[in-house]
Amino acid sequence: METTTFSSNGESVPRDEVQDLVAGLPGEKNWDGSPLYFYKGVWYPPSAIRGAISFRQHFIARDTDIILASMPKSGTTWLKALAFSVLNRSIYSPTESPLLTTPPHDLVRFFEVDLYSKHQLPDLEQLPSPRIFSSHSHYEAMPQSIRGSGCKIVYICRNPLDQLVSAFHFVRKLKGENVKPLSSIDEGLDNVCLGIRTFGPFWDSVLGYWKASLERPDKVLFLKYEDLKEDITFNLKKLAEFLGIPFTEKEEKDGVIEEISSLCSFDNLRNLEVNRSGAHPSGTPNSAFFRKAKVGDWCNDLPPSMAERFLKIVEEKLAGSGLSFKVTE
Ligand code: PAP
Repeated sequence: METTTFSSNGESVPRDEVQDLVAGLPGEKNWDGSPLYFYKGVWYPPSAIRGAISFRQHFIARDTDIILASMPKSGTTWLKALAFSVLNRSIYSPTESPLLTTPPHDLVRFFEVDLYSKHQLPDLEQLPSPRIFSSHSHYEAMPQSIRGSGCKIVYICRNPLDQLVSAFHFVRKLKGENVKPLSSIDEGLDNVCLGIRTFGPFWDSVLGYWKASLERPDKVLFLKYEDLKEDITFNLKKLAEFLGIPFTEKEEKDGVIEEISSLCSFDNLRNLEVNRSGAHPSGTPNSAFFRKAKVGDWCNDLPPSMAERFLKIVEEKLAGSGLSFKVTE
């Protein structure tokens, strides 16, 4: 018996379509041995592949939507807190912010590992505008309805060495100490160097959004984790302007920018009870999203020869793009 369901754009879709699609996708192994699926140019982990397919097939963007995009471990949690605070500053003062009682990932929800992984067709129509979501998919893998609409995308990237090391610690936190140290993942590093990583290739993710930000600067904002660490005030102003709600002179005088940056700072968020306990709906402990937050911490886990090899490949891939990264403090 064929079972059908209906997508939010009205098309009827066989119910097991996603499962069939996943079964036919090219597969590979991540550096830790876990499986990855290649879909629309992105290596998805099992927790995201179904959601990624449904998201791409069914999401209907509104011109007022805001999408926060990133490779994992690039500052997503931080960006969610900052963007939510900027957007809702007329509703909540920093002392009443929902961030004090709700993890950033529950306030700005992921398409792939949350909304579309729980339900093939989540009801997002009920949400008031402006809606704010997040995604780890590449620009080219986004639904056409996002790329072709007036919605705004804020992408955050991080230098590839800290991003890799942060991902390693995240996996270790989830799987336990028996995950092999990064220095011993010889075969895994071959795949890392081929871009076969969770939501990789790294260079395709960053280049897609980088080029889009140059072509459509009013619709795509490209931020770097290291720049935010260096000057959060400047970057918060940039974010607010991009979102069409610049800080007023009065807000600046009243210290609103400083209040938001303090509320969203690593130390403040990490120490909140809500982020020290409990878990994300995907099962990940909330505390796993907070570790050291340092630029250049990669040198504690990546031997120089491995770092050099990986960095050289990234630099070759980014050559001519004008995009570069700061890898030390
Ligand atoms: P995600 O993509 O799985 O949501 P994401 O938030 O992008 O993860 O990355 C987590 C990193 O951001 C961690 O880096 P580390 O492993 O090098 O320490 C985490 O510590 C850091 N981080 C989390 N919150 C903040 C924050 N408020 N300010 C700065 N860095 C942060």
